[in-house]
Amino acid sequence: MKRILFTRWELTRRAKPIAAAVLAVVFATSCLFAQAGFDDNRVMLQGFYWESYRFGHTDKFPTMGSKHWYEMVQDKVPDIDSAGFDLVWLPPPAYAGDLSAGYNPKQYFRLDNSYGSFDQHRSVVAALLTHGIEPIADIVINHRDGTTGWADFTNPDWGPWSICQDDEAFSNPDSGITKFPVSQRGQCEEQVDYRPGGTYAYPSFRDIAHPDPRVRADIERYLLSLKSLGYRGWRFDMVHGYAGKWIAVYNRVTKPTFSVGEYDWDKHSQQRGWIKATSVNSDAQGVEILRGSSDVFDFTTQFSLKLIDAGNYTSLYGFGNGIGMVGDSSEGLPWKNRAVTFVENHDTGYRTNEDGTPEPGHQFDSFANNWQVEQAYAQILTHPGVPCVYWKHFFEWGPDLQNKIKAIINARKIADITSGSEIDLQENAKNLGVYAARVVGRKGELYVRIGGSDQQWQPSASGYSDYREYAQGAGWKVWVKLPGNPQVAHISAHGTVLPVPEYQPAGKINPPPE
Ligand SMILES: [Ca+2]
Ligand SMILES: [Ca+2]
Repeated sequence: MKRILFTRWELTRRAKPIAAAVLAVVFATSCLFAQAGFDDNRVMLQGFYWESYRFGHTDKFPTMGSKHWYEMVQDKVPDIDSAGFDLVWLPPPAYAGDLSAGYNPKQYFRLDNSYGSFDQHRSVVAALLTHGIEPIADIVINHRDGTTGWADFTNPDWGPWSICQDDEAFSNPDSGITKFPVSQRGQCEEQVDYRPGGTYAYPSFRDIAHPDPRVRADIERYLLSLKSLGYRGWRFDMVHGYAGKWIAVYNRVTKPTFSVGEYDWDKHSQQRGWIKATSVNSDAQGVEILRGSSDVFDFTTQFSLKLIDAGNYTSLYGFGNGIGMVGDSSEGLPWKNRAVTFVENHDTGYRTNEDGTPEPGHQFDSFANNWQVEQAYAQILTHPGVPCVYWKHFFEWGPDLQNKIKAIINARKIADITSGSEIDLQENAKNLGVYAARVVGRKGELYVRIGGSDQQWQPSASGYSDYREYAQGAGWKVWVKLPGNPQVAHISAHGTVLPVPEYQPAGKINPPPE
């Protein structure tokens, strides 16, 4: 979603590392109730950016070429495969008008959109599957847009009964629905224990009533039709807008291999509460709750990484366990297993209006195309959590950055770092003003230094030996230690072909019981 930008003061405030109250010691081995994503060794690519919907619309954007975005992604599938990406987050799949980024969904049951035709959509999803890569759909179900007005919902057809009773539409005469009986309006904004004041109401579009079983059944049809198109996981938009328990319902019914939510960016402790609320293991205790939960985007890591821009590396230690949700060990739980880290996304950094001018507050990228963005990737791609690389950084910021990102992903995969890997921060480096960590993978150990040079820190400074240099750039380096100290190894493309399912239109699907 398009969001209001933070002031400088807010950024400073947000950048403070989150207190890690208790040391994480929980490494349960049971996988009986595992939801995909725990000890996850996958790496994600965000397969679009804000302006992507404009490609192929030559009438309005003649300089952006005649290919639609889905075609452009399809052209890159072999490169995405060989770089080691396992998940590709594609933009919102539902029709949202003839020219839209998709965050105002109009017709959930219609899967052509500004990014391409239905056939182009199906084709890029199938191409990813054929290369063993899992397509992730961007699910915008906090709110919905009318077909031509405020609330004329078609395909599926919903009445004002589907709109939360306190939505702005019921108080604005322009909507045409102010006389709809109060008693028949959607009963929403249910209280949740993790968010004081109830769930968020979005002023731009109609907040929809998840407590209504008719709404849920159609959302389930939508998700199941996306699964039949070939999507395997979900990125849920604006999840502070409805109760986390509905995520649990949708995930139980649709069984994604991956699930992540975009929760209110600066509400770190609420994010933890939301994670728990999304668990399909609602009767479980402790770490078993998290095993059934959805991931959340780790905005706290992104805010903290911005300190790199000022050359402040010691802040990356946090309170001794690192930054963000990844470094959070509250309640003794391994929250890093539920963190999706990133450096930039379609809502952050440089972004333009349709006339090409920068949007207000979007004049600059969060990390410049130099040592700043390199060092940010050196952090997220070596650390626990599921890292997500931004399309623009990988495909549009030049071959040097692309090669460096590939080299770090290679190191991560060769050592087999997962979302739950143990990190061991190097105090001797901190004393010299740089950041260094040992990360324990399932096949080897990875060492990373951010800031400074080998004179400040290299693994031998902490007594490590028999390692190889895997990646390096402006003020950072990555090493890997493997049993037997072999030569530098390289990952290969995915060998496994994932099945392309038979497509089923949403209107013909009967969702299973919740
Ligand atoms: Ca609204
Ligand atoms: Ca809402």
